[in-house]
Amino acid sequence: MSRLTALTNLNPSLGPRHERELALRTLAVMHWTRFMDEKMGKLVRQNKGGTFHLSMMGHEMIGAVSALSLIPGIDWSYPYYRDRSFAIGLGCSLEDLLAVFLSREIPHHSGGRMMPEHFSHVGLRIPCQSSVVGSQFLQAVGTAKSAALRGVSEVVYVSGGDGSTSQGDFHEALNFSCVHQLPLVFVIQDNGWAISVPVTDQTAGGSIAKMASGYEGLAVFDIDGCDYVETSEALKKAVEKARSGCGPSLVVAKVPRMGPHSSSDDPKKYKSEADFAEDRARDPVHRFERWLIENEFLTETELENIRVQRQREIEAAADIADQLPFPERSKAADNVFKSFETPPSTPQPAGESIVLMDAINHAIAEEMERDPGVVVFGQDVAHGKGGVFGITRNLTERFGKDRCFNTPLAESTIVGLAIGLSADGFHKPVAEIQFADYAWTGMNQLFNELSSIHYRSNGQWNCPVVIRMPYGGYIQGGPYHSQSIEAFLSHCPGLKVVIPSNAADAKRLLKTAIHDPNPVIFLEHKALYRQRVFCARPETGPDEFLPFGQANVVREGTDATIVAWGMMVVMAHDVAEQLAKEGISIEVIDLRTLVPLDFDTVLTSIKKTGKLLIAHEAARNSGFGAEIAARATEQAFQYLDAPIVRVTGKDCPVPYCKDLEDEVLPQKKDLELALRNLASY
Ligand SMILES: Cc1ncc(C[n+]2csc(CCOP(=O)(O)OP(=O)(O)O)c2C)c(N)n1
Repeated sequence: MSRLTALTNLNPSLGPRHERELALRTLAVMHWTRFMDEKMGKLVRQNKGGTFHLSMMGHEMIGAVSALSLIPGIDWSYPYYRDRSFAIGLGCSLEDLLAVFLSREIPHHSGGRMMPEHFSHVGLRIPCQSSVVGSQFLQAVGTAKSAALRGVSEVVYVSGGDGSTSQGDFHEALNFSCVHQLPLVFVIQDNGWAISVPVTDQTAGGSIAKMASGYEGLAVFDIDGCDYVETSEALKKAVEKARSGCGPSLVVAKVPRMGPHSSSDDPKKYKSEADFAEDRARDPVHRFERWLIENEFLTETELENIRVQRQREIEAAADIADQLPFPERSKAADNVFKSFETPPSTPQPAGESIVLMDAINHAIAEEMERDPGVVVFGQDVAHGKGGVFGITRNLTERFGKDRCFNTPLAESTIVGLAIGLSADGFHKPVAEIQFADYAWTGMNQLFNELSSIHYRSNGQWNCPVVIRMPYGGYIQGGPYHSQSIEAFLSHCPGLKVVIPSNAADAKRLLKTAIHDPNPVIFLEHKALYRQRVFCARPETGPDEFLPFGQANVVREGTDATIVAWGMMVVMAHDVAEQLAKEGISIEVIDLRTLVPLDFDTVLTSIKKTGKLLIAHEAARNSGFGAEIAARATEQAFQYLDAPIVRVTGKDCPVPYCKDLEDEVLPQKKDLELALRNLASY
């Protein structure tokens, strides 16, 4: 079979004319990509442009063919940083891509916040990409799950390099997409190197296709990514499989990396002359040009004219990009959060007294009732079990298995899935991490991805995601079921952090969280789930919401202020009631949300009492108490009549044995002693 016949056979419904157009379009995308690289390289050398250049040389064909296999604006894509030919092929403008290289202000990509080649385009459905190798895979899975849940035939494309397949996220993504038979096309652009690490040091056996072939339901294509026919055929099959609801595919495309890893890298330090010669011999642009001539799609003269034309287009685009302004300095910290108005709250007559766990369950159920986009997932959350604490019990029975489902035991999957699901503007993931102690295996998706998507895309994308995490000690959970991680979370710009101490707050705050277009971490104290004293409250109504950033003065007092959250509010209130009997008047403040923080309420109280104690069960060193103390020193120094005091957990993991746990976590007696001393200072 001649090459030409093979190509025409790719799609028998299309005639040779269409095939020629497609081939020439592919060539155009490859040329633009190649000539843009040459232009960028020149600008770096002349010190006229950006400082960082990622060369695509060698990767042009796989990206171009992939893009031209999709439907722009319908399908979704998560292209990695060496996939500029994909971005161009899908429709990103040449001026925009050059403007990003020159870190200029443009609506797409990042407006100067990200290094070049981190693609983001709302209209083309390219969600905002990060620099973290491999974290795109699980987000793509989330978007594919969204397409499956919405019942639409949208395909999701995600690419990565060979090095990215060593990341656990890659395997979690293959696993989840096979379990759920999602419409995904994974493309690995295997250039044999991850910076200087050859595939022999990277992948057991050296074959990514073999490594992945054990995932049931995954179609695997091991191809030469410089061969037009092979590449087109593989992509066509993979996209068709996804679009027809038959599940995911993995295309492993062997390509040369003809340039350095980046402009900061010198491949001569680790590649031999023979390696360079082999790369040059595989050049997909040169090979495709020859193929087009051999198959009479083009003459030599036509090819030469096309090359000159494409080069001119790149020069013109670079001139336009260079005219664009740099982003304004005054906007450097804009778009960390998307603006949000809490829905109007309509109080209803007090309902029956409920505990915290019921409040959370009811808040979720009411919001699922109201909004078909609310979906609940996590480990064990489905059906009658409803999570290890039973918080989501029977939501599956009530709303169906698409609205409340179990995930594999993989926290990165849970957070990545939430990010990808929320990209469609329809879904509102309310995910559960079984214990805050296990958030760490999902922390990359949480800290590096979820928190900053709005900022990185300069406000183009946002993640309306709620992540619920049971946290805290006093239940003899040992070091791995007792952690209080609020200080870590509040240190990460872009996350809101909520910690309710009673059922009425929990219900209203969670409902607000579900409406919020930003990521919200909702920390639920395990020891308070069923506690009646202090925590049980009359049920609030379905239209009652509590705005974030409003601390609650739980108890008024004049002798000292205690600032607390979660379990410490309950203890502080109890101790304050005891001390009141002796005439010591303590004001108790429940922060309710750490981010945003209502420091005004704390300030007002300090002005009244002149004394401040901060209580938290997390370890003292760099705890959130240090933040409150620092702000008090900055803003209320002149009102303080005594040194600021902290009562906290010890700088020690939380041990299992009750006596040891009591020793490490703050107790009521510790609060009482500290308050007595402070009041009498
Ligand atoms: C999680 C993570 N670790 C390390 C890096 C630094 N880094 C950036 S690119 C890269 C190599 C990636 O190689 P590969 O996936 O094969 O893609 P290629 O660059 O070869 O196209 C490394 C180590 C990173 N960005 N992210």
